[in-house]
Amino acid sequence: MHTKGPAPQYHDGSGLRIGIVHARWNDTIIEPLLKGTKAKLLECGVQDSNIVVQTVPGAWELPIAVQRLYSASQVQSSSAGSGATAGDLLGSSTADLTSLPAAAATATGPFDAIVAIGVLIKGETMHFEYIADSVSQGLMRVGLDTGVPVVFGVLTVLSDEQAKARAGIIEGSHNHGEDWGLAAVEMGVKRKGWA
Ligand code: DLZ
Repeated sequence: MHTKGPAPQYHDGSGLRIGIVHARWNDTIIEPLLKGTKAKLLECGVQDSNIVVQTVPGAWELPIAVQRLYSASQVQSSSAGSGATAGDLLGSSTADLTSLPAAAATATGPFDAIVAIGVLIKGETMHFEYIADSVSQGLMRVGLDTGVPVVFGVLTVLSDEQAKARAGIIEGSHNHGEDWGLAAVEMGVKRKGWA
């Protein structure tokens, strides 16, 4: 029985392109969350080739990476056939297609949803508070500014134990990445309907 979180809904994701940007801090927790997210995307019918994964150093970098990933995929798709080549995720934001991100260079269209994954574990200083607050506000802003659903896959926890319990690592615990995958498909499908 699913006791926490939304009752799962399965939508047809076969026509969707989904981006995932994850931080590399706390990678032992990130890894199962990423796996859980991808597993649900695939289960909903999203093609593996339509799932683009990029990484950033820490959660702080998630908002700008999500914003650039989405914008670059839009620019590229509106310039289809222009012969764009790969570059860095956070490469130039100009119309110079040779420096567009690798993800966008292979784009067949803009992303329908982007999942931002990070794990913030409270330490002894105020870092946690500043980063958690800014990242959540930043990700919300990117979603509202661009109109692309940004799934909030950021754990803000007080201990390693709490993080493990939300990544499905502890026996019997639920992997929140699965919820994020389902949310991305549901929101991607709904967004198409709202467009
Ligand atoms: C600096 C920092 C700290 C203290 N903790 C975390 C964390 O728990 N999770 C995370 O994703 N990133 C952390 N970072 C790194 C910042 O997010 C960021 O990458 C750096 O401050 C560089 O801008």
